[in-house]
Amino acid sequence: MKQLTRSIFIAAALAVPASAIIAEDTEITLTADKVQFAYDKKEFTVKAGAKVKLTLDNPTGAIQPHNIIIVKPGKKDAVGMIANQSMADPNFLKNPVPKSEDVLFSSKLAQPGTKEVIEFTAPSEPGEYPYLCTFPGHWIIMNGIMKVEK
Ligand SMILES: [Cu+2]
Repeated sequence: MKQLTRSIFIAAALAVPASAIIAEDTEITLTADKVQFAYDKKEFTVKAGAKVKLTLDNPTGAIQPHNIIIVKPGKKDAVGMIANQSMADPNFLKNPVPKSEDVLFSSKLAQPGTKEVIEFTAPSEPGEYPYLCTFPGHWIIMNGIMKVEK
């Protein structure tokens, strides 16, 4: 506790922006449904600039592989359509991350009974950042919103 108090004091003394002080490590786990194309959370919230550790858990007994792709605000459909257009490409199906500058963060494909972990720094700009599974066809219903708050 002494250590923490001192850190806060030093940060204040150095005039570190408030956002740098409150940005805290965030751990989030999304579990895929075994049958439906769905994550168990339709939204989660992180602080702008926070370090985020995101785990995608595709449970044993699930019938489909899944991934998680976080995109720029308003770009869910654009990125999802690229995934659908690539569904005939066997290489794409091994790691279905659409090639698009709208993709901010992406996991590898989690086969049933496995987890994929990604670590990233949350955007500094508050907003609603969609996430989706880009295994072709899933994204239309397998998606959600990462809310970024100041
Ligand atoms: Cu999926």
